[in-house]
This record gives sequence, structure tokens and C-alpha cells, in this order.
Amino acid sequence: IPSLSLLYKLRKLQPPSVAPVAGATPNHNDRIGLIKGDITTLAIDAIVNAANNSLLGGGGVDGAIHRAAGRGLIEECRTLNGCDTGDSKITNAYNLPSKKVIHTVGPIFDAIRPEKSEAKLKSCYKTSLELAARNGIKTIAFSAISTGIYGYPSLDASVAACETVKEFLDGENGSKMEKVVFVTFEEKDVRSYNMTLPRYFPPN
Ligand code: AR6
Repeated sequence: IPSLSLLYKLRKLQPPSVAPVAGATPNHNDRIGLIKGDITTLAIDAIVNAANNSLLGGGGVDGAIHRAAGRGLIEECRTLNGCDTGDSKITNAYNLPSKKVIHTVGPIFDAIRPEKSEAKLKSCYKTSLELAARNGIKTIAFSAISTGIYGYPSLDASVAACETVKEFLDGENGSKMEKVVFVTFEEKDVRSYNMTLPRYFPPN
């Protein structure tokens, strides 16, 4: 079996900055990555937190980020006056290995009006990327926003995420972003991204 680094050479792919998902196409092109793991461990310019309107912490990835970042994060978040659903705010990262944290507030999935939830979820990705670009961030890792406690169906969420990231990378500020990493934690989300990523970011 050829080693992973040899495979990268053969396929002329840049190795991702983080470990690839076993069995997955590691990089769908050289600016996109997919991993399964804990977002709080990533040494990257910015990680994106799935927060709530208060920005004062909670469960899920939000809880993990606040625990790992330490008290400084909650103190800075208290100065921000919360955040609207679909919008994003940026803070320092304190004890985390990333440089910044972008806090975005995903929608609670509304099965009666899924199109409303979809617009808000896309807005989370769009506003996070725009905020990142304005702050000189070149590498960014997204958690799977809204797919946990907020109940957004995993596959639909991965489509909204990929579509919005692709639009941004193809747009006028896209060249500012060197790498976008999707961070999955549960198997259902790994499966979703493995289905969706190649549609939007075919291997180069
Ligand atoms: N690293 C990466 N992903 C994680 C981690 C982690 N350490 N922990 C969980 N996930 P959720 P939401 C994944 O519930 O659905 C909070 O209480 C998880 O598997 O964290 O947007 C907030 O304060 C899922 O795929 O966020 C809000 O009140 C994804 O992160 C509410 O939850 C998002 O799941 C937000 O709900």
C-alpha cells in the first residue's frame, strides 16, 4: 500500500494542514480540507464556533471552545452584546491554538419552513468568511453549524455549507482565503461531507 505522502505526490495534491478522514478523498482541491476531530485542537488562523444569540457559551462545540479557551473568551464575549442568527462576530482565541475565534449563530432547524433555515445557515458561512477576509484570516476551520443541538439535517447542512464556501471562493474576496477546512465530529457528518464535497470541489 503506498504511503499517504506518496499518494499526494502521485495525485499532485498538497497535503492538508490537518489529518484527513480515513478513507475519504483527503483534499477535494488544494484549498479545501475535511477532517474528523476536535476543532479546539487546530492551530489555524480562525475556528468557527456554533454559538447562540447570547454568545455567552453553551453545550456542544460552543462549550468545548469556551472550556479550552479559558476565562478570557467569555469576558470578551460579554462585551459583544450577543449576535443575530445568521450573523458572525470575531474574538481572540486565548488559550486555544488558533489565532481567532469566529462565533456564528446558526438557525434552530424549522422543518415547516426549511428555506428560512437554509437562508440563515448560508448566511452563517457567508458572514464568517467575509469577517475572516476583513481580518486578514487566510486559513479557517468550520464546525458543522446547526447540525447538533439545533437539529439541522446533516446532508442538507453540508450542501448549504459547500455551496456558500464555493460561492465565496469564486467571488471577489475569495482569493484572500488560502484554506477552508470542514471539521466533522460525528460519523453522520463525515458521510454527508464525503457525499457533498466532491460535487462542489472536484479533486484537482
Ligand atoms: N469539535 C468539532 N465539532 C464538534 C465538537 C468539537 N469539539 N463538539 C461538537 N461538535 P452543536 P448547534 C459538532 O450542538 O447545533 C450550543 O449549546 C457536533 O457534532 O455544538 O449549532 C450553543 O450554545 C455538530 O456536528 O451546535 C447553541 O445553544 C456540530 O459540532 C447550540 O448548541 C454543531 O453542534 C447550537 O447548536
